[in-house]
Amino acid sequence: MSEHKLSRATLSEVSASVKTPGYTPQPSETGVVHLGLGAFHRAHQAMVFDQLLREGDARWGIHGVGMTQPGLVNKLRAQDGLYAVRIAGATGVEWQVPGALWQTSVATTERQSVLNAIAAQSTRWITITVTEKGYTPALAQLLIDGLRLRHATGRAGLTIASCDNLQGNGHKLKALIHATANTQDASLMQWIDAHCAFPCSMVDRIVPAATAEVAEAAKAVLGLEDDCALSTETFWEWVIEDHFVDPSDAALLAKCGVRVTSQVHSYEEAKLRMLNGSHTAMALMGAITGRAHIADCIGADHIRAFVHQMMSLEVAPHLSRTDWQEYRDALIQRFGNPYLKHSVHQIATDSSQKIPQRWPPTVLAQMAKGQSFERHALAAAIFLRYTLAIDEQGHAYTLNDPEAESLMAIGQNQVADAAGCLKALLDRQDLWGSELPNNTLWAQRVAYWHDQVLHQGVDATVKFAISLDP
Ligand code: CS2
Repeated sequence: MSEHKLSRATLSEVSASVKTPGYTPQPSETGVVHLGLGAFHRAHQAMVFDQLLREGDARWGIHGVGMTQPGLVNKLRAQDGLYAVRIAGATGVEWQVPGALWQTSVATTERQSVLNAIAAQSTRWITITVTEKGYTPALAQLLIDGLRLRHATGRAGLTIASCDNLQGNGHKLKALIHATANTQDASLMQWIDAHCAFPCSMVDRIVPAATAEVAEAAKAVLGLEDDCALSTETFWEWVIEDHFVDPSDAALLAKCGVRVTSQVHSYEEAKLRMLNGSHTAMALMGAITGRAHIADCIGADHIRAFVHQMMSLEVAPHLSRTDWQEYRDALIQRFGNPYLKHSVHQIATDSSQKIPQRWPPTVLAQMAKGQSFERHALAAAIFLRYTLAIDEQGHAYTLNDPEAESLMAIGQNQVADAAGCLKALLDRQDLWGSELPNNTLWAQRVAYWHDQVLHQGVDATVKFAISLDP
């Protein structure tokens, strides 16, 4: 069957309507080590690097590292790193096979090959998408060990770009590396500080986890089996701080549509609070009401109105990005993209790690101005309801979260002891930061909405919330 699978050998059979790479991979000359080979990287940065490779700049081939699971890496290896991406937007649908993935490794079982890749002469960049919960000493140790090998061989420093949904992600990564290094690493740390760059960056493209539907559609279009096909939207954005080991990378990336700027902060905060903040609110609502996808949520008038209000009335007043109205309207349209079967449970995954970046900064900023934070208080109440792990139709669902156990322990008594559960949830600084847990007004408003949610249900409560004055 393998001759019917997408691979370098069968690439020439792919229908001419699909854009395929016109360049030859050079697996021993990869220029980028990417940590976290999920769907997002493959449909975002790998496509930017593909564009550079198409233009004849051979320095952007990727050594992709799966952090734990060998499954996807094995599938990609069987296809020589090739996979199709369906790109759907208002202007239609197109398919592309990016060819930038030249090498793969699994960090847990092939650690040495990751270290060798970091140390390799041809490597110029490390990019990272390991999700919010991936910023652990283990990640830092992998980087430290790779950079130690690189330093020992006298090679140049690297641009190391964290691309996860964290505010100031480059600073966080660098701080984590410093916190993990031990005293014997002092001279290595000096070298890292002097020769490596940690630009902050904001990345944006909605890339749902692969589904059987996309694999079927890919097979129909390619005429070949593709076990790694992905679906995404036309829109993509990559904003990165102008802070590179090789300053000439700025112009190259800018030519591909990457925004290189000294002002990443304003893009990060807008994206985290507008897009990701409303994503989390919708995902939790969808999980409780039995709506499977984000498009189903935004397609419901009251949820769309809620998201519109959440963004306009509570988030936007604190953004330094001034084009927020266009940004908001574009987001609402993107959420409705019918091709993106973006599962609410996928977005609700790791909510405990996501909420801190997405909601509390807005709540605190609204409080400081004496303004309403009702929509965020309702979202927090919906999060507590979500920890019951059973939807309004009585179907159980799984909390996929490093804090699942502690959250469900809090949530399970919420009908009998709402006040106790609210206190236990809202006291948690890991979720809400250091200020909100002591705020009685916040506690009162979340309690008010939680009572509504338990007794009226999510839909009725959201409908009521959108009828309130700002
Ligand atoms: C989502 C993001 O899963 C989630 O938490 O909010 O993955 C979102 O789709 C991306 O950040 C969009 O760029």
